[in-house]
Amino acid sequence: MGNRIVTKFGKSKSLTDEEIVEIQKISKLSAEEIREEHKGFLKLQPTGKMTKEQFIHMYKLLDFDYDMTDKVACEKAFATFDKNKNGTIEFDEFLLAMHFLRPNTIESNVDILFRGFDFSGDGYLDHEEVTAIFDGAVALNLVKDADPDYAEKTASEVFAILGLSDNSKINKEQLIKG
Ligand SMILES: [Ca+2]
Ligand SMILES: [Ca+2]
Repeated sequence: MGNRIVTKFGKSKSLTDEEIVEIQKISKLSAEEIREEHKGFLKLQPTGKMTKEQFIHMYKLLDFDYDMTDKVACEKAFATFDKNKNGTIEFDEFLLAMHFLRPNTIESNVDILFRGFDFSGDGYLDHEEVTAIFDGAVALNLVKDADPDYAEKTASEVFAILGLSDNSKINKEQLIKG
């Protein structure tokens, strides 16, 4: 399962080659860049874990277009990136959060979405996983004034645009075209 990989991060001070390969899949960084980012992360977080308060503080520092006075939105943003739900942000979750917000090409964004949100790890995005992507966008205030059912509705729209029913799955090529 997707969580198998995530949970082992943060247990040791240095990255194994295997961990670097996994991070390359979600980040498109070179091994050298990953080691550098990891060094920086450990400087900030010697324990290899970032608490919720630190995560929210970091968002403030980076000054994303994000309403930090909205406590509910903060909680949601944190929950979105705490993929293994252990209450802290580990290095791989941190990188995903950073890359989700950095401007990038469509193709690499799609790649990151796939690596980050294919929770079942089957190489396809199902309706639930696509909903989670839009939940993340709402949580990060990338979508203004979203309805409570925005994520689910938008996910259904994406499936409809691609000519798929809600209970089918999207592969990467379809998403890039869409
Ligand atoms: Ca975590
Ligand atoms: Ca999947």
